[in-house]
Amino acid sequence: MLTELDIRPHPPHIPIAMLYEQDMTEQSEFGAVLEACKRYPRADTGKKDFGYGTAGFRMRADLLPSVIFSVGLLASIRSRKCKGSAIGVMITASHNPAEDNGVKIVDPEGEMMSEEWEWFATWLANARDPEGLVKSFMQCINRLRVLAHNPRKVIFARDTRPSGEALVEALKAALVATGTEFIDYGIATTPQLHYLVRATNTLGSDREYGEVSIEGYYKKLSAAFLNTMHIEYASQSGPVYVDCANGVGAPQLKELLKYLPADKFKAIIVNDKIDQPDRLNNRCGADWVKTQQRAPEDFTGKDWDRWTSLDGDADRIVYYFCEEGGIFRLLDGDRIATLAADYIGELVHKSGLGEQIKLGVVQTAYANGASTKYIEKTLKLKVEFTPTGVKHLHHAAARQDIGVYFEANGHGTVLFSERALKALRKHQPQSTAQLNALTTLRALSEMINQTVGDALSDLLLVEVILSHKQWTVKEWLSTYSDLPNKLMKVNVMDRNKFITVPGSAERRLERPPAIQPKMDEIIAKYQEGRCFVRASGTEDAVRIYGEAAHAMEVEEMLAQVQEYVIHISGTHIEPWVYKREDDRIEELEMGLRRDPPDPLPGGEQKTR
Ligand code: 16G
Ligand code: MG
Repeated sequence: MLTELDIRPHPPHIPIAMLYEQDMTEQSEFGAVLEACKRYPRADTGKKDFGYGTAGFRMRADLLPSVIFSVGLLASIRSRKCKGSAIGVMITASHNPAEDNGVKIVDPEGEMMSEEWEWFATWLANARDPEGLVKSFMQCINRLRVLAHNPRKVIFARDTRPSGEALVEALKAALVATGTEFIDYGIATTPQLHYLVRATNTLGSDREYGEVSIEGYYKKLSAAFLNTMHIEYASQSGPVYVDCANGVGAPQLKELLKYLPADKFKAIIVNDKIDQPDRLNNRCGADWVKTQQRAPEDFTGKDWDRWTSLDGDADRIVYYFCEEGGIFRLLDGDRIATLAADYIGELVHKSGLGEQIKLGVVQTAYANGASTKYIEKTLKLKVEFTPTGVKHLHHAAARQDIGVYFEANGHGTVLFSERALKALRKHQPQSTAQLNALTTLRALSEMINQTVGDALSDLLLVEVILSHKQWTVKEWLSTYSDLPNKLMKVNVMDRNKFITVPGSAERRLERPPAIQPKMDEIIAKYQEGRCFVRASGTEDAVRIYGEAAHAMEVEEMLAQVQEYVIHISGTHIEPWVYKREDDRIEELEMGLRRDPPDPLPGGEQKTR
């Protein structure tokens, strides 16, 4: 019998309700949870706590069973809080190596779990023993003012990692113990699970999102694509090569292709070896390509061939190609954002809705300054900056009529507000040109995943836009030139000392107090110089990003900032950087870096 609870302080300051003695017999929910969780003891992580970060929990898979069990408990509570709406649980570690895994919770509209709940996820995951977990579980129900008897439903899926199957068992155990109805969607991409959550919860309403099945997802995307793709492009432009990182994107894209006739969409899948887990994200995939600034290892493209890479759970995509002489050119998230903003903005204007529907773009501090300038000066659109992490961008984009958001790492989408959708439905076109633009906009609003960045949906989007513009990758790249830039990681003892100015979207530091004035002084010496330092949200490190008009200046500027960061943080440094292939080789020779390195920012991260 539990009578007393150790209440730890917590940020949301939710009044603590009285907890009465609970029935702990096996028949009760708490009793069942107590019994079930004994099968998933917490792994010994020493003093290190588990933390629910921007990308959920992510770590070595063998540490995860107890964490997954606790996530099952929280998902059940969340569903009750949302009056029985389906909550999603995705088991994936995205672009991390095969031995890692992870888990994140998806809210009823298909968006990332509400931020205030992250604290509770962390709290539950860190319970030291079964009794502690049951106490925390009860407290969550009380603190979050959840009606324990409300209906509850969870749907889940996993990527292709071998550890996924056993982790699903831990999740199911928590769902069974809490009497939660569930559906296992097996192997799916992260965005497919987000789709399924929204489709489930909108079924029967006037906002039905689509058929509640993975087939429904393919049908929705392919129907919209076929309504708008220019058929000649597929035959003239040659195929698009898709590096699936040897992950879940491969089987799912193969399925999607069954819905897309080859004369309308020609894709050649590479890196589809999901039966060889060691190859997952290994020297291939979106993160590798973006952080290494080079093609995947088994790249076979001829000059100007159009290539793309997805990450391990297919929520990111980057494009690239080699121009004459084998020079590698990357078309990253910033490029997709500018392409989409340009094209959709133009369509809105052509449809005659320019006065009613405003388009805005959301970026993070990592966006290349040249892309921002292009959006503001050439496209004449508003850019908003948010802190790093998809949920921040997503929420900001959701406030626009049409919001285009992309992180430089290739995660992003285009959100159509209810207001914009209504205008698209109601508008009476005054000419054939208006009608065509309107029809395309309607199709795009169906084809673009509205819940989260989706590599498959973004792939179709880019192909449609290129087909309409009759562009090759060459024209796409020529829209603007990136400023030379560089990204560094500095391993500091205490990254928490580095605090950004609230509202500055991580572009300025408030603490340590002396650092920003010193950085301003350094940056002022360089033409188009920009540099910021921020603590990583996923690793014990700070990141330094810089850009300037000339590559040499970037080097000089960052060297000074780095020196100062080391000086004031008074700690060791393990610098490694990426930018161009010659940097990488030089650093390898100097013994400054390992190869491959840990993942870089602008991307989902490795074990925290
Ligand atoms: C997370 C974010 C990613 C962000 C990265 C930054 C999601 C799904 N993922 O993995 O968008 O770019 O963190 O990592 O939100 P950092 O804080 O270590 O630089
Ligand atoms: Mg991912």
